[in-house]
Amino acid sequence: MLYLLALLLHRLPLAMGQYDICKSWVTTDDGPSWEFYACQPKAMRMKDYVTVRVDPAGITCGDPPERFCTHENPYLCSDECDASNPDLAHPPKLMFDSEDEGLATYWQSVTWRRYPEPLLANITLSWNKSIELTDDIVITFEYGRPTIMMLEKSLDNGRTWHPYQYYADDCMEAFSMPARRVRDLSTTSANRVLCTEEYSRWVGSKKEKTVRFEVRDRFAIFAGPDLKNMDNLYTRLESAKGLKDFFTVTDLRMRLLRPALGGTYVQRENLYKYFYAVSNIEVTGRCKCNLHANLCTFKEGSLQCECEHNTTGQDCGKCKKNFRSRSWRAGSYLPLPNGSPNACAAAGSAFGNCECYGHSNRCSYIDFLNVVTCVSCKHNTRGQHCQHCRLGFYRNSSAELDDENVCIECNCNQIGSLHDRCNETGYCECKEGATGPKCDDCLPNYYWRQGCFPNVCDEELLLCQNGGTCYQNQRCVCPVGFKGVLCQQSRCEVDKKDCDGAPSARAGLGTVLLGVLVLQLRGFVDL
Ligand SMILES: *[C@@H]1O[C@H](CO)[C@@H](O)[C@H](O)[C@H]1NC(C)=O
Ligand SMILES: *[C@@H]1O[C@H](CO)[C@@H](O)[C@H](O)[C@H]1NC(C)=O
Ligand SMILES: *[C@@H]1O[C@H](CO)[C@@H](O)[C@H](O)[C@H]1NC(C)=O
Ligand SMILES: *[C@@H]1O[C@H](CO)[C@@H](O)[C@H](O)[C@H]1NC(C)=O
Ligand SMILES: *[C@@H]1O[C@H](CO)[C@@H](O)[C@H](O)[C@H]1NC(C)=O
Ligand SMILES: [Ca+2]
Repeated sequence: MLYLLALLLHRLPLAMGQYDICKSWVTTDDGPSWEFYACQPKAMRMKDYVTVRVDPAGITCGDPPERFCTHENPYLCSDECDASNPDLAHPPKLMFDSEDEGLATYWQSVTWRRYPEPLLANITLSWNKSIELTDDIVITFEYGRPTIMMLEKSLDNGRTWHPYQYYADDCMEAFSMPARRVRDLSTTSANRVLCTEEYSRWVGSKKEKTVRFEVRDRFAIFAGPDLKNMDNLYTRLESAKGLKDFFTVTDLRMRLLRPALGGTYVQRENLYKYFYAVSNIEVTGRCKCNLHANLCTFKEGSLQCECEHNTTGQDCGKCKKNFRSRSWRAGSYLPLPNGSPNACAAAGSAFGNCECYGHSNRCSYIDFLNVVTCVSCKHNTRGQHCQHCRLGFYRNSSAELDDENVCIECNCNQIGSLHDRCNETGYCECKEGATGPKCDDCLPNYYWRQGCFPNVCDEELLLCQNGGTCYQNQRCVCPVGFKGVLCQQSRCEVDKKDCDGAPSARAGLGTVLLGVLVLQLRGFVDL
């Protein structure tokens, strides 16, 4: 019986649960072999793998010890927060522990004793791994929910942040946004960022403690109220632009902007009842493995997909070495119900012996040459195996042949270079007088003006004579009475009327000869 069951499970791997299995050993007419399927890891409690950071410094209560009150009992301020006493401390880690029955443990901020300066706190959760949310984010506040807060997300390990949802007791006043509910969104607006008033109003601190980011309600737009029609959701995730990314995060940030007020205005005489206290942050999701892994493990402090289908990387986002005969692709939920693995293929297996180093998905047989060649090489490559760089590009010496960055644009200066091609180290061929790898500089004794031109004058050999000054190496600005390229010529030699007995006499033939000599020395004048 057990044997039969095992056999059944082997034969029907996909009946167990959608996209649970990456491969299965099957027997075909040609003998046993592996069959591959699109697969994804199970959803997990992501708070177990998170790194938390609370800002600004000093926002956590208890240093120095502080008393606080509650909205129920505003004048009985007997509670104390003391960071140095484990029983009275409220460090950030208490947002992620598992609550024992009854007693909530929580992170708590300092009180709003600096009112009217706003009481601001950021709670940043980082996974160093892309996560796909599969259920609501639920944040539990003790002593009342914030009257204004914002949820932000990052998709690139905290380099850039985007608003995810706004929360306020009055959305118009706090964010100039109309209040909306996720339940009212439609198929075309399922990834809209909105402001909700559902989780910010005062309803008595004990009654409603949670603030949600509603993932299920958004899924339900496609999959129906009980998420029964997951096939429809998967189809939409695959096809609707940006929808999958909307549910993907590497980091989340709660920006707490104003604490609970107990249903009234801020009472300045008792600021000790205003603070934030978070007992739990529940984030349910799965590692994003691009449908190439069904396991995700915690290794060296980070989550990591156990990649199948000859893929590799933290998210199985590329093909393993020697498995790059075609470009990497994510696995697909389609076609329903089992999807496609889109596995990476070993070099040489795609089409006879045609390796394209991952720059092309297609090979073509050229009859009269009797060769198989890659078609439409991407990433600026060319050649039978996409093994060369296109003209105007050169080989990136720190990249392997199958790297997307293998070819770098030459970027030759259009004016300074002879053409837009370069040698293997990226050097362009320069016109006379130009230099530098890209030919955008001039050799010494040349100046740049839509290209490089030899200096007419300078401060060394081509000195302007007779008190003339050299203007940007392009010409001498001569004093009255002198002319010529280097002001070497007295006007009175040309026109006797100009003579006024000035020093011009001294700047006679000698200077002219010197100027010509210099020009000749430098090869500019052929005598
Ligand atoms: C919270 O983070 C935002 C950026 O997301 C930043 O502009 C703000 O200054 C931070 N606030 C605090 C109190 O650190
Ligand atoms: C993030 O994950 C990558 C890949 O697993 C790892 O190399 C890196 O050290 C991690 N960074 C941090 C800050 O944990
Ligand atoms: C990955 O490569 C191994 C070794 O060549 C091979 O046995 C296996 O079938 C490949 N898997 C896929 C999904 O192509
Ligand atoms: C060369 O390739 C390496 C490895 O992929 C990449 O990090 C680098 O950015 C590339 N250089 C340029 C100039 O594109
Ligand atoms: C490319 O040209 C530069 C400048 O002429 C030269 O220094 C370099 O050696 C050349 N590189 C190769 C690989 O020929
Ligand atoms: Ca807790």
